[in-house]
Amino acid sequence: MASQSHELKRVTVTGAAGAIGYALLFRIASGQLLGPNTPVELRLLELPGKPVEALGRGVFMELTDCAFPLLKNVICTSDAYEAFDNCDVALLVGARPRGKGMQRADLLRANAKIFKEQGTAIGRVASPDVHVAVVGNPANTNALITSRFACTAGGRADPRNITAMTRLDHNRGVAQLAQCLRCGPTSIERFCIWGNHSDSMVPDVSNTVYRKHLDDDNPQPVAKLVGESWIKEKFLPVVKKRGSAVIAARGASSAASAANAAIGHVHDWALGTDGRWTSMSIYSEGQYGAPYGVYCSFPVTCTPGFNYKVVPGLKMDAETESAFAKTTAELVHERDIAFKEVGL
Ligand code: NAX
Repeated sequence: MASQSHELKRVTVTGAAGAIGYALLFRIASGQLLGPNTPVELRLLELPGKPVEALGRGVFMELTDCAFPLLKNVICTSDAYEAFDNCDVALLVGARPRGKGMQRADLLRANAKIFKEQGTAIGRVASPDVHVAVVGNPANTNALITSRFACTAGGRADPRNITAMTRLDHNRGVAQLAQCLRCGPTSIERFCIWGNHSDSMVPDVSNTVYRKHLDDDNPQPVAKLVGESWIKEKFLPVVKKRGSAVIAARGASSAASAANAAIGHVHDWALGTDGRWTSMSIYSEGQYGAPYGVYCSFPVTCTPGFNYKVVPGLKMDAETESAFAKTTAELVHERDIAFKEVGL
């Protein structure tokens, strides 16, 4: 069983009055993020004016009314320095949304400014051991900007403790495979997402196995069971386009599943994956030929205490290798646009 701290942890959530924030806060306060023995203080950051007022009144009232035993304090603020002061864990959810007619490059530029400011605040006032998960899009490049300002020029954070979320894409892939094979999601192992959280992401089933039950020592390769054509024609388009499909179906974005993925991302990073693979965008140190220093999704295993390790020694087939080269080239392109915007 993973060890859990009994010490109070300060957890900062940005964009806390938004849709994902609303689906996230109550789960953090109930102990689902850091385990049932870890008391938490919530630091909620929102834009000034109506957003922070709604948070400070409505959401604060509801958090109070839950009487969560682990929730020791809630601070609602529009001051990044107050929100990140001494914080141990930060979920950066708030971001500038894509407006009508806005290109991805415009989105990158608008968000680079936000994450420069928040990264700077994190580097100056957060715990030097802070662990950060970036959810707000474009998540990988926002993580990179956060990292550059939180970890250099006096910033005290460690770039390896800053991550971006590809867990929703990962969960979507596992769920599709489990549905196709009519099994539970825990029967699917060694699936992963490589690269960027964008259309260029690379969902990879080439190492994925189906294990009937935990003690099944004869796992079957999933690709053989589901068939190549199903993977190409159904699986890949569904996983990559799932966000738009949810918006079309419910008239709103996938906030609950995104919040669930954020909980899973931080929970598993903090408490471990028991040898199972998950997908996380982490600081690239050149693994699998990825460009150094960008935030790239890899298959990882985690051990308690916020440790992750990229799964070593995997062989990519030619198609995956070429797709990986494209998605990492996109990360470099995004980096260049965002760096220019913030004077790097
Ligand atoms: P909402 O628009 O409902 O909420 C965003 C909130 O952030 C708003 O309340 C806004 O006031 C606040 N905000 C904006 N700028 C801020 C700033 N500088 N400081 C503090 N707060 C700020 O969006 P929501 O549905 O909650 O989505 C949030 C972000 O998650 C978006 O960028 C979205 O694209 C991204 N997603 C990322 C996913 C991933 O897999 N990485 C999946 C889900 C989601 O699409």
